[in-house]
Amino acid sequence: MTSPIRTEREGNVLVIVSDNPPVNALGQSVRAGLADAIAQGLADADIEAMVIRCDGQTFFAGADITEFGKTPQGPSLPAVLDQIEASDKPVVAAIHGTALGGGCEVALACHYRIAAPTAKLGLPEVKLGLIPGAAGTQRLPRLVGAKAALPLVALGNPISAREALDIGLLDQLAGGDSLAADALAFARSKIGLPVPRASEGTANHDGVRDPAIFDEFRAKHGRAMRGFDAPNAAISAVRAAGEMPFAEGVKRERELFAGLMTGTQSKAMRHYFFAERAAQKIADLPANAQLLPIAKVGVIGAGTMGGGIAMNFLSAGIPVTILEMQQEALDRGTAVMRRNYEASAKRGRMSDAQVDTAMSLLTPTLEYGDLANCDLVIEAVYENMEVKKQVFARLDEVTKPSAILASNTSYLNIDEIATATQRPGQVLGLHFFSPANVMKLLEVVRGAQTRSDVLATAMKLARKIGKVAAVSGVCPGFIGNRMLSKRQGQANKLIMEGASYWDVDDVLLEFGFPMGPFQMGDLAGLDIGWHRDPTKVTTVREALCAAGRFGQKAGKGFYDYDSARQRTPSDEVRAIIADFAAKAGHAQREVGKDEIRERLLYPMVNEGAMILDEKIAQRAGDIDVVWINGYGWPIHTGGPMFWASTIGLDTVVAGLDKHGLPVSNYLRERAGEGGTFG
Ligand code: T1G
Repeated sequence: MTSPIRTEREGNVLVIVSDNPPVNALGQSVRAGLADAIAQGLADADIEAMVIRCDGQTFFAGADITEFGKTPQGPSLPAVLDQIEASDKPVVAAIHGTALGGGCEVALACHYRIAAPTAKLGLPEVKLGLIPGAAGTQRLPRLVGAKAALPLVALGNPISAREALDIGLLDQLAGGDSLAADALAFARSKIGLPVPRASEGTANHDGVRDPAIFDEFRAKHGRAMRGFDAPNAAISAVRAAGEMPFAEGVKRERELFAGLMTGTQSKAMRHYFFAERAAQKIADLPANAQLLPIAKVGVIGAGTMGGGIAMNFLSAGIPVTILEMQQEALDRGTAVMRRNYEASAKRGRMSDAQVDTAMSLLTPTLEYGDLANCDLVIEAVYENMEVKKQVFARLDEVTKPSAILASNTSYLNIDEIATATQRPGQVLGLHFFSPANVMKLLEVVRGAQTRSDVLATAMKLARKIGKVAAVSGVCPGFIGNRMLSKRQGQANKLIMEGASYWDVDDVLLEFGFPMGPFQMGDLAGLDIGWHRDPTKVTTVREALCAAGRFGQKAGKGFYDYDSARQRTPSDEVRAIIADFAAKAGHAQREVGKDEIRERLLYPMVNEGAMILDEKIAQRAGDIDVVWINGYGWPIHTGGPMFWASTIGLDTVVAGLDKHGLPVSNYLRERAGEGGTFG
């Protein structure tokens, strides 16, 4: 098999090129090829400098994640990097695309680094539950200092080439399309000079001289790192770079790396990495499914959802015509969209010019006729089947024959909605999650008659607007809300049996969710959908609304909130719940947190198993993708289905049986086989 590494002689410079699509992952053959090429350059007396670069879309994007967990095959990446750095002939990294993880570590082992202006560099290993494992945590701080190194290593977000140049990670920016030539010239300019080695750098002493760097970082990012092992290990590794010699620091890094690699968090996060990508693939879709052009989008409804949906397309440069029934609602909706953009600009996430560009692509209207040229129309109107069917019938009349018609419904039957049109093959669900311009998840709901090209177009469009998509079949609540209803049902039962509502919230918080169901209700507003009649009280929520406890916006809901929106359990709410329980004849008892956790989460796993059995979801990983991106399931457990497999499906079944909760045949069979969800 030919090596993915080749060498080209450019006078007295040896150019080492990797061609290992799609991302030049540093698999065994790449590592071996690099080692051989460096040895060739060192042995050749006519070679006085070397350049390492990559063909294709990017410089090395990291170790080959598919090799993780398998028997390592030499040469190891650390060994190859040490060989590069030990060279007395200057070695220059010529970077384009995304130099990530091991790729960034290759660049750090080179003596110099030059990059295309559009390149990005980063150490995203923490997003896989790891830390850099090829001396990146030791070389980077020595090159750029602990303060600049910490966010790169512990948060894992890449930086631009300009930022990399500013902190000293890059030596030069190449011209727009002259990276190869500029790298050659740069290499030649360093011939005869002593080679600088990152491992010998002294910038890391800033962390030793000012340990506050680490305290400040933890104070600022502690919340985001809550429950994650890798970021804390990353901080320890960067700290070691300032406290011990390079060789010892590398040993420390390797200990931390090995511990993470074999831990459940990294296995879970590596599972998620591939699950997110697998979810884009639709098993029975022909690989060559033709994509339909989406040059113009229509959105029906300029409320919270409609406005948020429209922003996704505007931000991606796709013109949107947004329709409302009343001018006042239309004006309010477009004003909210501009305010949201301006808030992003204030946070530095976009420029004022980008705000104006996005808003310039928006066409507000009260006329259905203005949707005539849209290639896709998404309705985000009131969740009522008759209303939606009327809208679809009207869209069927006014839009061009090729237009795709999508519903943002969160649970209604797409097949029934499609009957209101003459084009059921072009009808599907695009279920956005609120706030639609922020939440990553998009449930693409495939109707019985949805055409393959329509589905493929929707999946491609999801990526274009920055969403993580997963395909769902038609059932009430699709994947996410169907499973959520089981958790909510148990939460409501638990508090009727005597469990305190703050324990229910705390169990999910401790598990790693951003908040629990009662906190969520307070945040969203308990009065959403309330009939506004305080004399009509049939549920706990109606009782709270009747008492003016609308949630955070009222300063009180399930909890009392102080000016900083810190929550305190309420005696009034406890009394309301106890009163409801007494009237319903529920005996009260102490309910422990273990029981609460099992009754909240296991029924979700059972519902997920049924969703798989009914082929509503293509694969278990898709369910994990839905829950991590749509509901904040902690990524370091891999999602509900991966987590269930980790703790054992037999454990889940035993728990459901213990609490007298339903167990689907599919789940019981998989557990009986000692299996997992795969
Ligand atoms: N290893 C193996 N396969 C990879 C891969 C990797 N590092 N990165 C991507 N792929 C596959 C991916 O599964 C998909 O496969 C295809 O390439 C295209 O990916 C030693 C230990 C580079 C920004 O974490 O962030 O280095 O689905 O759809 O949108 O210290 O891929 O086509 O079969 O994502 O253009 C650190 C992970 C590894 C980078 C490109 N590196 N990759 O995005 O394409 S650990 C990372 C990405 C490490 C060292 C440590 C992105 C990308 P398929 P894609 P993209």
